Order: sequence, then structure tokens, then C-alpha cells
Amino acid sequence: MKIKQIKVFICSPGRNFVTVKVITDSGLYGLGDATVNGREMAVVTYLEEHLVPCLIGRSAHDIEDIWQYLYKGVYWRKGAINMAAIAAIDMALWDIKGKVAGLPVYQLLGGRSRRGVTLYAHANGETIETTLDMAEEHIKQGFKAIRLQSAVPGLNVTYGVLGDKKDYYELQGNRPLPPEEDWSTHKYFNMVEDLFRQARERFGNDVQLLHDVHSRLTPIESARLGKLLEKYNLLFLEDASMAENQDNYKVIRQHTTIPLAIGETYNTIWDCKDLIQNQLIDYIRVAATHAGGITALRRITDFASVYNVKTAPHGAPDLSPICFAAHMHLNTWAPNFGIQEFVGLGNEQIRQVFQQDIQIKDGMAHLSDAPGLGIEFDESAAKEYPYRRSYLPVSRLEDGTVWNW
Ligand code: CS2
Ligand code: MG
Repeated sequence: MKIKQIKVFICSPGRNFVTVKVITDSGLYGLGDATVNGREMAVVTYLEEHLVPCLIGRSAHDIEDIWQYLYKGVYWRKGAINMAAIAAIDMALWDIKGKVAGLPVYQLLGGRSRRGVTLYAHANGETIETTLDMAEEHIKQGFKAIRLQSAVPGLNVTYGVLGDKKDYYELQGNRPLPPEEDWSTHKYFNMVEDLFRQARERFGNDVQLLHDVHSRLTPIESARLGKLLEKYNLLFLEDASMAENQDNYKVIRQHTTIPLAIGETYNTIWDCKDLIQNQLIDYIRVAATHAGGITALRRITDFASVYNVKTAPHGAPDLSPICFAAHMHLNTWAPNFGIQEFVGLGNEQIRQVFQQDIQIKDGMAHLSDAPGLGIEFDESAAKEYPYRRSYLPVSRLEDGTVWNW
């Protein structure tokens, strides 16, 4: 079965998504996600100009060989654009192989390890009270784990908080130039403990609480935050400090037992190797789209299991439903799966473009047994939502210094 054609789509049903369709000479096709938020067209061009010509005529069955060919064959390895393009091809080939076998991809990985995939939902608000109101709604819907992000008083906008937008898609989807957002670690420390103290007072100890620091703190500040929040028993503190210098986590680990999660910005196993093998983290959050696809995530997952590190795949609104589907198969199989980030199955436009049969019940997601990834992409619906350039924000400290968004 040969690769006959590869189509690359970019559409914007609420926000931009890059979708790859690998079509074989048998008529079977597979889908992959190549969305890099704020740099989508770089991946489209990379795929169309540099990867697609090399793949036509190759056997669609040779998933590993194609992965190695694209990873090693570029010479200039790694990187967000390169690995997202490889990821999309890889996801599509696993989709095809599942369709040929008549099996869902998780069966090809090793079968089912759990009855469902535990999710964590997002709660956010302009005040602690409205944040906890949203959390209460999620708890009523059956979610057992909630990420809390609340506005920092005195800042114009805070990561993870919607402001006057109705949802993440409206927040992220229409930024023709990078908005600039202020950050103050001092102001953040003035509010963050209250958020979790009030959450525990309101909800008790059963619900799992999480928080995304979004790489805003220096290592010692992260250590301080970890110690401050230990008594609230978080499931994990995400991106406590910047991700490039993995030694940052040695500093944090010396001071606090709060569980640490990182990885959404990583794009190969090499980015997370030292953190995992030195047990400096407790959850690895690499995303199929950003870290090289199912083939790569399977490798990272197995490596992490040797060091008691669990997976907690990234699940932000800029990862398409195809990426979420790939995670669902990995999460259903992985013996060391921890928890899956969940921001919903998309708005009405997204569900019009991407069709999948994933059931959400009592805070868990359940895959159908459709062969492959179990997702469809409606090309004509996608045409209704043309690409529009949109950026992620840039963060600055109050003195104007560029900071980590
Ligand atoms: C966040 C993401 O969901 C998360 O954990 O870190 O929403 C992140 O901000 C986006 O993926 C950036 O595109
Ligand atoms: Mg994050």
C-alpha cells in the first residue's frame, strides 16, 4: 500500500488548525494534526515544500522507517516546526494502519489498560470566587480533577483567564499581532495561595487540584511556590519554571515535594530525558503534535515508566481534535498514564469540521472502537473557515522586560 497523495489543510473554525491527510493507492487515508499555535503557516510550507515530495510512493505501512527518515534525514533535527510536521505524518500513518487492521490504534499499541481516560477540566475567572464557581460546575458534571487559574489583581490580563472573551477559541483565534501582557511575580504570590486555600475550604480534599505556572517563575521562586502550596495537596504544579534549563528542576526538587509536571513545549525525548531519568518531575506532558507523533510519544511514555514518571498529555485548545484522538489511544494503552488535560470537544464549528465519537462521563473520556484514530475531517466544512493569522501573546514585566508568557 503506497502513499499516493498528501494534502495539507489550514482552517480556522474558531482558531487555526493545520491538518494533514495521507491518502494511499488503496483509497484508505489517515489524518494528523500539525498545528503550532502562532506559527501555523511555517508548518504548512515545511510539509508541502520539504516533506510531502519525499513521501509519495513510500509504503504507508513503514511508520517507523518514515519517522526515522524524516527525523534523521533533515540533518537539522528537532524543533517545533520540524517535529510537528513529522508528528502529523506519523499520526496519519497510525490511523491508516488501524484502518487496515480494522482495529483502534490503542489495540495496535498493546490494548486497553483502563476502562476510561481520566480528565482534568479548566476553571478560571477574574476573581477567586468566579474561578471556584466554574470549578463547582465541573465538579457537578462529574470531573474529579480541576485546574485552577485566576486573574492576578493589578495585572491587565492573566494567562488562562478569559477576560471578556466567551471561550478559549475567541481568546486565541483573532490576534493579528501579538498582544502584550504584563506579569508581576510579586502580585502573583500575593494571590495564589488564597486561590487554593479557598478551594480546599469550599470543596474539601477529595477533588484533585492542579495549577499551571506557565514557566513564569525562576527556580527558587518555583520552590517557594511549591512549599507554599504543599498543604493543599495538588495533583501537580505544571511548568513551575522555564523548561529550557532542566537543572532548574534540581533546585525546585530540593525544596518541595509538590508533584511537578512539564513538557508541552518539548519536541523530542532528548528535551525531557534528564528530567525523567533524574526523577526531577512526576508527570511528562508532551503532546503528540509537538513531540513527533504517536511513535515518539510511545517511546517517551515507555522511557518515563522506567522512572515512575506518569504521562499527562497537553490538551490545550490549540491542539486539534486529531491530536486529542491520538492522546486518547495512547492514554487508553499506556500503563503509566496519569491524567489528560481537557478543554472540551470543541465549539460547534470545530465539531462540524472534525467528527469523532468520544463519550465524556463522570470526568472520564471513552473511545469508540472505530478503526484507526476514529476521527473524520470534513474538507468542505473546513473551507468555510479560512486561515487568519493569529499570535500568542508576549509577556513583559512591569518595567517592560520581555518575560515568559
Ligand atoms: C497551556 C496551553 O493548556 C496548557 O497547559 O499551557 O494552553 C498553552 O498556553 C497553549 O497550548 C499555547 O498555545
Ligand atoms: Mg500548560
